Amino acid sequence: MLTRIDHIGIACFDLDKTVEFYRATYGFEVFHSEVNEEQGVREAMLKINDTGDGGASYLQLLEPTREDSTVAKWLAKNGEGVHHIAFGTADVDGDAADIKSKGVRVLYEEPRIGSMGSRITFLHPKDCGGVLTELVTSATTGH
Ligand code: CMX
Ligand code: CO
Repeated sequence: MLTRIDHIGIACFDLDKTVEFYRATYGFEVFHSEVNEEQGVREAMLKINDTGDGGASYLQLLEPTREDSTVAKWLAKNGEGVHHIAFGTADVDGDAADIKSKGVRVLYEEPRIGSMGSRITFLHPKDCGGVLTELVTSATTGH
Protein backbone atom coordinates (compact mmCIF):
# COMPACT_ATOMS: atom_id res chain seq x y z
CA MET A 1 0.00 0.00 0.00
CA LEU A 2 1.28 3.44 -0.91
CA THR A 3 1.14 5.51 2.29
CA ARG A 4 2.91 8.82 1.65
CA ILE A 5 4.43 11.17 -0.86
CA ASP A 6 8.06 10.20 -0.24
CA HIS A 7 9.57 12.89 -2.43
CA ILE A 8 9.30 15.13 -5.43
CA GLY A 9 12.35 14.89 -7.70
CA ILE A 10 13.52 18.20 -9.14
CA ALA A 11 16.18 18.26 -11.86
CA CYS A 12 18.71 21.09 -11.91
CA PHE A 13 21.97 22.02 -13.63
CA ASP A 14 23.73 23.25 -10.49
CA LEU A 15 22.93 21.42 -7.24
CA ASP A 16 24.74 23.84 -4.91
CA LYS A 17 22.94 26.83 -6.40
CA THR A 18 19.57 25.07 -6.18
CA VAL A 19 20.16 23.99 -2.57
CA GLU A 20 20.93 27.63 -1.77
CA PHE A 21 17.69 28.78 -3.44
CA TYR A 22 15.61 26.39 -1.29
CA ARG A 23 17.50 27.42 1.86
CA ALA A 24 17.33 31.17 1.26
CA THR A 25 13.74 31.21 -0.05
CA TYR A 26 12.00 28.65 2.18
CA GLY A 27 14.45 27.85 4.95
CA PHE A 28 14.73 24.16 3.95
CA GLU A 29 18.04 22.53 4.96
CA VAL A 30 19.85 19.57 3.43
CA PHE A 31 18.94 16.43 5.40
CA HIS A 32 21.16 14.11 3.36
CA SER A 33 23.28 14.24 0.21
CA GLU A 34 24.96 11.57 -1.88
CA VAL A 35 26.11 10.54 -5.34
CA ASN A 36 24.25 7.62 -6.90
CA GLU A 37 26.48 6.47 -9.75
CA GLU A 38 24.01 3.88 -11.01
CA GLN A 39 21.33 6.57 -11.43
CA GLY A 40 23.89 9.12 -12.66
CA VAL A 41 22.93 11.78 -10.12
CA ARG A 42 24.34 13.93 -7.34
CA GLU A 43 21.44 14.63 -5.04
CA ALA A 44 20.32 16.49 -1.95
CA MET A 45 17.32 15.44 0.13
CA LEU A 46 15.52 18.29 1.91
CA LYS A 47 13.15 16.95 4.55
CA ILE A 48 9.85 18.83 4.55
CA ASN A 49 7.65 16.93 7.01
CA ASP A 50 7.13 13.66 8.85
CA THR A 51 4.28 11.47 7.66
CA GLY A 52 1.64 9.38 9.43
CA ASP A 53 3.23 6.08 8.37
CA GLY A 54 6.44 6.83 10.34
CA GLY A 55 8.29 8.10 7.26
CA ALA A 56 8.83 11.55 5.82
CA SER A 57 8.37 13.67 2.72
CA TYR A 58 11.34 15.26 0.97
CA LEU A 59 12.33 17.33 -1.99
CA GLN A 60 15.00 15.46 -3.95
CA LEU A 61 17.23 17.87 -5.86
CA LEU A 62 19.04 16.11 -8.71
CA GLU A 63 22.08 17.15 -10.74
CA PRO A 64 23.37 14.78 -13.43
CA THR A 65 26.86 13.33 -13.01
CA ARG A 66 27.24 12.28 -16.64
CA GLU A 67 25.95 13.25 -20.07
CA ASP A 68 24.27 9.90 -20.77
CA SER A 69 22.23 9.85 -17.53
CA THR A 70 18.43 9.98 -17.61
CA VAL A 71 18.43 13.33 -15.78
CA ALA A 72 20.99 14.91 -18.17
CA LYS A 73 18.90 13.77 -21.12
CA TRP A 74 15.72 15.16 -19.53
CA LEU A 75 17.36 18.52 -18.67
CA ALA A 76 18.64 18.92 -22.23
CA LYS A 77 15.11 18.47 -23.52
CA ASN A 78 13.06 20.30 -20.86
CA GLY A 79 15.32 22.56 -18.83
CA GLU A 80 15.08 22.61 -15.04
CA GLY A 81 11.90 21.55 -13.25
CA VAL A 82 9.89 18.75 -11.66
CA HIS A 83 11.25 15.42 -12.94
CA HIS A 84 9.29 12.79 -10.99
CA ILE A 85 7.13 12.05 -7.99
CA ALA A 86 7.73 9.21 -5.53
CA PHE A 87 5.27 7.31 -3.34
CA GLY A 88 6.41 5.49 -0.19
CA THR A 89 5.40 1.93 0.66
CA ALA A 90 6.40 -0.82 3.09
CA ASP A 91 6.44 -3.27 0.16
CA VAL A 92 7.95 -1.91 -3.04
CA ASP A 93 8.14 -5.42 -4.56
CA GLY A 94 4.49 -6.23 -3.88
CA ASP A 95 3.16 -2.84 -4.97
CA ALA A 96 5.26 -2.87 -8.16
CA ALA A 97 3.92 -6.34 -9.03
CA ASP A 98 0.36 -5.26 -8.30
CA ILE A 99 0.69 -2.09 -10.44
CA LYS A 100 2.35 -4.10 -13.24
CA SER A 101 -0.65 -6.46 -13.27
CA LYS A 102 -2.81 -3.41 -14.08
CA GLY A 103 -0.85 -2.88 -17.32
CA VAL A 104 1.58 -0.17 -16.18
CA ARG A 105 5.20 -0.73 -17.23
CA VAL A 106 7.55 -1.14 -14.25
CA LEU A 107 11.03 -0.13 -15.41
CA TYR A 108 13.14 -2.47 -13.26
CA GLU A 109 12.94 -6.25 -12.94
CA GLU A 110 14.05 -5.88 -9.29
CA PRO A 111 14.10 -2.70 -7.17
CA ARG A 112 17.44 -0.86 -7.15
CA ILE A 113 19.19 1.23 -4.49
CA GLY A 114 18.00 4.83 -4.10
CA SER A 115 18.55 7.64 -1.60
CA MET A 116 19.73 6.65 1.87
CA GLY A 117 19.84 2.95 0.98
CA SER A 118 16.16 2.79 0.05
CA ARG A 119 14.82 0.29 -2.51
CA ILE A 120 13.27 1.97 -5.54
CA THR A 121 11.62 1.29 -8.84
CA PHE A 122 9.97 3.45 -11.50
CA LEU A 123 6.76 3.37 -13.53
CA HIS A 124 6.89 4.49 -17.14
CA PRO A 125 5.63 8.09 -17.54
CA LYS A 126 3.80 7.17 -20.74
CA ASP A 127 1.59 4.77 -18.71
CA CYS A 128 1.04 7.34 -15.90
CA GLY A 129 -0.42 10.33 -17.69
CA GLY A 130 3.00 11.86 -18.39
CA VAL A 131 4.26 11.60 -14.78
CA LEU A 132 7.43 9.60 -14.12
CA THR A 133 6.51 7.82 -10.89
CA GLU A 134 8.85 6.18 -8.39
CA LEU A 135 8.00 3.70 -5.63
CA VAL A 136 10.23 3.70 -2.52
CA THR A 137 10.72 1.54 0.54
CA SER A 138 12.90 3.33 3.09
CA ALA A 139 15.92 1.47 4.50
CA THR A 140 15.58 3.12 7.90
CA THR A 141 11.87 2.79 8.65
CA GLY A 142 11.02 -0.20 6.44
CA HIS A 143 8.09 1.79 5.08
N1 CMX B 1 8.60 12.79 -16.94
C1 CMX B 1 7.64 12.68 -17.90
N2 CMX B 1 7.89 12.18 -19.14
C2 CMX B 1 9.14 11.78 -19.39
C3 CMX B 1 10.18 11.85 -18.43
C4 CMX B 1 9.87 12.39 -17.16
N3 CMX B 1 10.79 12.51 -16.22
N4 CMX B 1 11.32 11.35 -18.99
C5 CMX B 1 11.01 11.00 -20.24
N5 CMX B 1 9.70 11.26 -20.49
C6 CMX B 1 8.99 11.05 -21.75
C7 CMX B 1 9.68 11.83 -22.85
O1 CMX B 1 9.21 13.16 -22.94
C8 CMX B 1 9.35 11.00 -24.08
O2 CMX B 1 8.07 11.35 -24.54
P1 CMX B 1 7.82 11.63 -26.12
O3 CMX B 1 8.13 10.32 -26.79
O4 CMX B 1 6.38 12.01 -26.16
O5 CMX B 1 8.77 12.72 -26.48
C9 CMX B 1 9.30 9.58 -23.55
O6 CMX B 1 9.08 9.69 -22.13
C10 CMX B 1 10.61 8.84 -23.80
O7 CMX B 1 11.64 9.66 -23.26
P2 CMX B 1 13.14 9.70 -23.72
O8 CMX B 1 13.62 11.11 -23.58
O9 CMX B 1 13.33 8.99 -25.02
O10 CMX B 1 13.83 8.91 -22.55
P3 CMX B 1 14.02 7.36 -22.33
O11 CMX B 1 12.89 6.57 -22.91
O12 CMX B 1 15.41 7.00 -22.70
O13 CMX B 1 13.93 7.34 -20.73
C11 CMX B 1 12.71 6.79 -18.81
C12 CMX B 1 12.74 7.64 -20.07
C13 CMX B 1 11.49 7.19 -17.99
C14 CMX B 1 12.65 5.31 -19.19
C15 CMX B 1 14.03 7.09 -18.01
O14 CMX B 1 14.06 8.46 -17.69
C16 CMX B 1 14.17 6.28 -16.75
O15 CMX B 1 14.58 5.13 -16.79
N6 CMX B 1 13.86 6.87 -15.57
C17 CMX B 1 13.99 6.19 -14.30
C18 CMX B 1 15.32 6.47 -13.62
C19 CMX B 1 15.50 7.90 -13.25
O16 CMX B 1 14.76 8.79 -13.65
N7 CMX B 1 16.57 8.16 -12.41
C20 CMX B 1 16.91 9.49 -11.92
C21 CMX B 1 16.27 9.73 -10.56
C22 CMX B 1 16.89 8.86 -9.46
C23 CMX B 1 16.14 8.91 -8.14
O17 CMX B 1 15.01 9.35 -8.08
O18 CMX B 1 16.72 8.44 -7.14
CO1 CO C 1 13.53 9.99 -6.73
